[in-house]
Amino acid sequence: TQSIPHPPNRVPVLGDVLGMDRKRPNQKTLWQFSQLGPLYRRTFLGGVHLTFAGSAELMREVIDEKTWQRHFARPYEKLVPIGRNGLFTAANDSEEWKRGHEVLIQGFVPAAMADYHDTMLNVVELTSQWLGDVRTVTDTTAMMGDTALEVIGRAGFGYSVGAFDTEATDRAAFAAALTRVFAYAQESAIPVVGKLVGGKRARQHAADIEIMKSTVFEVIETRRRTGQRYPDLLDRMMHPADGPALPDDDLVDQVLTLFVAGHETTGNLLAFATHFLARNPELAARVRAEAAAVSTDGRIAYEDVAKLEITDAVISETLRLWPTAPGFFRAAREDTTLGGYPIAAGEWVFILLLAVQRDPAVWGPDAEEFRPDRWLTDGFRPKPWQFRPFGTGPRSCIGQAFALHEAKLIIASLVRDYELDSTGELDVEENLTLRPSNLEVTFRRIG
Ligand code: MNH
Repeated sequence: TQSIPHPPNRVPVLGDVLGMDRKRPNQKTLWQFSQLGPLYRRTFLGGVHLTFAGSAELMREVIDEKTWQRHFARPYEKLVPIGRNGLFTAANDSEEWKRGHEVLIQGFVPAAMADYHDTMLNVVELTSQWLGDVRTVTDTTAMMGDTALEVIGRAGFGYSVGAFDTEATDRAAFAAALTRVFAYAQESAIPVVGKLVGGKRARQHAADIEIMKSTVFEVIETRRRTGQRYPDLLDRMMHPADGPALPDDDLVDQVLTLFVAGHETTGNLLAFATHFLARNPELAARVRAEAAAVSTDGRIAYEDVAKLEITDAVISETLRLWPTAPGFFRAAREDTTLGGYPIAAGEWVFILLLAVQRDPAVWGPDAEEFRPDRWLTDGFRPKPWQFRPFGTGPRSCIGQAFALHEAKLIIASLVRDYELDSTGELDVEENLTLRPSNLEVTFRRIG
């Protein structure tokens, strides 16, 4: 039988080690598909291999839950000490995952979103105050990261991370620890660099995780003692309407998991959307008009977020071209095939959304273009194997509705109140997520 294509210049003994890009592996893989077709494999010393898939037809095969399942791949292992038994890091079909899922899902129902809505609006307010009448933001990705961090802090466990606290000279201990924890987990996941991130930083990492855990613990204990209720996710987790409650240890794991899974992905989405709107003033004007139409006293009500159709299309188109979680891993449950090639039980592939969602067979010759009208005037409704920025199956993103509500509300509110101006080209950097680097945007308040 024929074997899966591999990159040119295979090195004796070492294998397909050439042509990898450690800084931008996903963008390199996207390019590699244009050379080798939508399925290729790198094989290394000892027969270890990595298989990459990047077309809608291949995604159609691997999202079949009967034959394939989520694979917990190496880049995620660094998140285990932070997330432990939390939803993201728990094993497929484990008791921890089942219990956690049952409880957490109750924090993501529409009634819960309605509870978090005012908190999200408060963060929009905070962001606007920080922007003032006019501000040139040199690192818009960092600013949007702070916005998303503040949202998950407050809506997650009623905790202000102090991201926009202009009084504080240092970020709050929790936020500082969180920033270091992310940087460490991401750097140490990269081969070679991982080896250098030892000793002192490993100890700092362990201490940082402790700071975060004890902060969350304290909030839980105070709530147990006072019996006070709050409109946030932790409250819903502590008082599930259905089934038994989670032990406090597990609650801590879940809260930290929500921070890890929900902060960068959403912040980067806000940054990409800001870039596209700043580069398309006419599109921004359409977003502004629909946002203004549903606003009362400068606020968009919970029910009205669903009416923001143009904003919705902007967010979808942004996630299509730049899925901030660039892909996901799938493992074969049994011997099967992929693209006609044999795959043995237990083997896994990385499905690169960054490529799948630009598949010209689905999106046409202008697949690489940012064109939200394909969702509006064209009325395109993607099939499940064509657009999956939140993953697939039981292990898909539990925070999808939260992230989309947050993104639409924040983008519509900011664009309603500010004119955006940006000149630089989009430059995308990578770690576990994709994000615009050096994104400079001038925000100018309207009226
Ligand atoms: Mn989220 C899993 C993308 C926002 C909480 N998320 C996933 C997966 C993808 C994903 C893809 C599946 C990963 C895999 O198959 O290995 N998530 C996103 C994107 C955004 C996002 C693109 C924003 C944009 N996620 C959020 C937010 C939260 C969150 C916000 C929480 C508030 N996500 C999770 C959790 C999981 C997850 C928890 C793990 C779910 C599980 O395994 O059961």
